[in-house]
Amino acid sequence: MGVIERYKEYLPVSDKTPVISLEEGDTPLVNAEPIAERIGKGYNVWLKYEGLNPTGSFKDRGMTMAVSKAVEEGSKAVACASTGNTSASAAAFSARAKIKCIVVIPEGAIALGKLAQTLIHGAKVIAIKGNFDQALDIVKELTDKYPITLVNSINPYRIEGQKTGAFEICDKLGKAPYYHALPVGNAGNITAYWKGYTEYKEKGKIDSLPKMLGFQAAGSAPIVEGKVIKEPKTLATAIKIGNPASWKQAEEARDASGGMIAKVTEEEIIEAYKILANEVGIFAEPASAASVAGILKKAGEGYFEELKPGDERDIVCVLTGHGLKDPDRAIKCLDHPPIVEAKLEAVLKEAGL
Ligand code: AN7
Repeated sequence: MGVIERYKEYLPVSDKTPVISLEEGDTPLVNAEPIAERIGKGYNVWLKYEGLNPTGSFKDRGMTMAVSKAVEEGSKAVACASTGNTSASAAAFSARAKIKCIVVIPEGAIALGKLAQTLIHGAKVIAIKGNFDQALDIVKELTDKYPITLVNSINPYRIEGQKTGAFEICDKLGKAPYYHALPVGNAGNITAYWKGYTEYKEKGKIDSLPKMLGFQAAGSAPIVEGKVIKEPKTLATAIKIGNPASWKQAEEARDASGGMIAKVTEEEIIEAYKILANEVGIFAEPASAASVAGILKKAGEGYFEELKPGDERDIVCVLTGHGLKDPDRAIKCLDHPPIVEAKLEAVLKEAGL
């Protein structure tokens, strides 16, 4: 069962909505001792592993809604700008809905796996000599002028679908976490999670709301810097965004929850990326590791207060995309395997046995 069917009472759908689903959502909330140990002070750390969605990222939650509503409204085509995951998801759901999908991407800035997905699902992919923010401007104009539905997260149905991530976390924990950490790019997801938590509280499903902790890459941190970044830079290409569409909503989520939006360096992202893979056993893409990098950094700065013995607090980090999306990055930050003679002795020697 996909997220529309599971949470339809919380979503703007009716019996007439044609549900285009790939059985997205219901992703694991994995306990992460190695991260919790580094935080210390009695905190539990959970990882919402969104890389296990059908196209390997959280975007599927929003895309099932956006594409279902587009089809309900009679649309024959959708379009998006993307740093990669939105386009992979839009392409897959459009294929399933048998509608056209147009994708505008920044040239040379999309991880290989995401590009492969978008192409194999049959989207019309156009690369521009520019960045994500310019691609988004073009797609906004395109969808204003032609009968094509925009499926970036400024489409409100995207946010509606993505808020189901918050519902799942609360359903699993039996309450909201104390802190909710996630990477921030275009700021749709922080907006969506905050909406989800807020609605669950209004409906009496939870008593308290989490503090929202958003993390941007240091070279692409417009919200932290308080200004548009004309040429955003980061190896975490998913969040290489200089002018987030949901900027205001992200600030509202931060302020209303008593949380923060801060930045993490490339080194901190890679360190968290390796800890996740090496010690937790989860391969998440670099942008996802920014959430873990963020809480580790804040722990180092003494942000998390010491809890009284017996007290417990939950920190949830969203791992937004699968590590296999960006195989080049994993290979680049590790030593290449040695090549030896095809003999047992040579392998034993290299293995240190
Ligand atoms: C893995 O695909 O913007 O703050 O065009 O792929 O909601 O934008 C991707 C964003 C975090 C940031 N982690 O989420 C796109 C795109 C991963 C992502 C984000 C993205 P938002």
